[in-house]
Amino acid sequence: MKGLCLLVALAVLPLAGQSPSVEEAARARRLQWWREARFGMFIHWGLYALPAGEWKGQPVAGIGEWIMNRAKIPVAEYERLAGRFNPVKFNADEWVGVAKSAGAKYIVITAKHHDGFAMFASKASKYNIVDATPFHRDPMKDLAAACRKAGIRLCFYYSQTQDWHEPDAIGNTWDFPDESKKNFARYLEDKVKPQVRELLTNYGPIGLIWFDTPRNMAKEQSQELAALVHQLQPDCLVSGRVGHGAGDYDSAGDNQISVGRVRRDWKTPVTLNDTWGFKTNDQNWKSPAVLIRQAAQIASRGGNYLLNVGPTAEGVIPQASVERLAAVGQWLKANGEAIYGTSANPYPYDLPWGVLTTKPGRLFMHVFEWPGKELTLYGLKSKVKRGSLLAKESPVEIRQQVSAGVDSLRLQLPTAAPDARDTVIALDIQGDLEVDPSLMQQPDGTVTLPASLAEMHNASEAGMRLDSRGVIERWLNKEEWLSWEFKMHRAGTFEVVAITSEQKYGKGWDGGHTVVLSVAGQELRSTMKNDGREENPANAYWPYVISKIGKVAIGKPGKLSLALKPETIQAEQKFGLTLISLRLVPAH
Ligand code: FHN
Repeated sequence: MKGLCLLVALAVLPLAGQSPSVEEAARARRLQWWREARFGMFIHWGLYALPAGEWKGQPVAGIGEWIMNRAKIPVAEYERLAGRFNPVKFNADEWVGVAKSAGAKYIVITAKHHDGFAMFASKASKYNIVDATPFHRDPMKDLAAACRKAGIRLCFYYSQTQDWHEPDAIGNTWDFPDESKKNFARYLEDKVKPQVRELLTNYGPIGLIWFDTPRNMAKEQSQELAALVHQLQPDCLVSGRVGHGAGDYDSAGDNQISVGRVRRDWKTPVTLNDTWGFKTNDQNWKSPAVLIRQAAQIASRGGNYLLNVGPTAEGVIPQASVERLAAVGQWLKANGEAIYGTSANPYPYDLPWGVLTTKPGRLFMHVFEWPGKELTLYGLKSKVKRGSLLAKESPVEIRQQVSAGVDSLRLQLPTAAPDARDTVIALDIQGDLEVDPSLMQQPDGTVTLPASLAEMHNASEAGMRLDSRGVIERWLNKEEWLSWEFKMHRAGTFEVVAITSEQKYGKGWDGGHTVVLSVAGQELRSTMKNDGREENPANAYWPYVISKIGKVAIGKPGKLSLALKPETIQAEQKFGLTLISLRLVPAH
């Protein structure tokens, strides 16, 4: 084993030692196909599909693939599932067909999830689908062939830290409670690296390896694993969840759409219902409208969308999943140009009616909230040559002008939304795309000041910060405050509300802080209270809380600055103040 470790280390060293520019160039090359693809299908499939959310006649709460952990099933008992796992209805061409008709450009399948069971032929561990099940076949071979035929990239998910089957790995505290006996490095050498090697050697070119839950990985271990992948297949991407920034791109949390300034390429995995692995009783399906809008939102922030299916133990993708994916696929057939190969919204903020994506010479307006008859976009400086409804290829009348210093583009539209889920309006742009990046009042009179664009004052290292959800958190020190600059075109009286964030699954929110908001020479003093929830379009599990702050009268249009300073901060649950945005809405 020692000899093997040395060989692996030697093989990896030259890559790990590459100069940053060479590494960056290699990464940019690897990322090319993925940026173009924007959309993939995730498949969580393993032994857990057999119990499908129930153990010994009792429902087990939570996501299906975690059943072994949640029900603390001993290894010896869980292993017996393998003897019954016989997916006779598995048909790789059908699965790849589902992905293809969804418009997905790649699939990522769980080669080994946290339960430790390899869904591929493995010499490194007998605990695999060929050796341990009556199926005796390697479904990954079939999938590799089917993907090749269909022009879909095959990618593997591999759980590198959690492996509840192994005494040296992370996660199984019920069979292996003695932490002092664990040798994580040995598990990495004996199982992880040999299996990653198998995955990258036996199935042809692989698009990416999706490592997950980096947990206790040391920096060197994450780097070594990433380097091993790149050494075996230089064009294979490594997911951000390999840990320590060693991946080729970042990952948002599960079912979470990053907002704000996203610095690196990123992806988000999303469930169609509330589980990844199949669960008989989970029928909480997302609607096609939600999925289509998520695809647009994620592309508008420069991300990659990975939509999950959890096939049954027989090898069937549930019909409810197939139908939803087909609806997304149909929409993409007509509107794919506004998703595939696009770049992010050129404005640093979202628009009140939807989102934007762009390509050289084209700007795509994804309209979620149909305004009826007329829509105005401010701040577009480039000349628009033509506007059209993308799916219908029918022209849209446009008028572009600058009045009172504001660039505005006015579009004449049908009264009813052609597609209530997301109607795409394509604009042909002359020359390079140029927008005014300043925060500004929108045509409906509202001003939204996102936390992601606030200037932070007095923020210490351990103090307030902007997380990847675009939320200001850890705001516990009242010396820290925020300010924004924005342009107002129409003065008047405005209701000011703060949009704040609850903890995940509604688990807690601190209120009762007193804040002072100053704008246009006025001060509003207010106590932050829960004035109701609002749906969070970026993450259903993380609801918004609205706090009404009061009314301000702004006498003159122009460039304004607004400051939000706390006077007292309550931290009963240790969350303190949170902020997603401030909204100024014209008062009637
Ligand atoms: O624990 C896993 C979970 O089971 C699932 O695989 C998701 C998919 O992103 N990843 C982990 C949690 O983030």
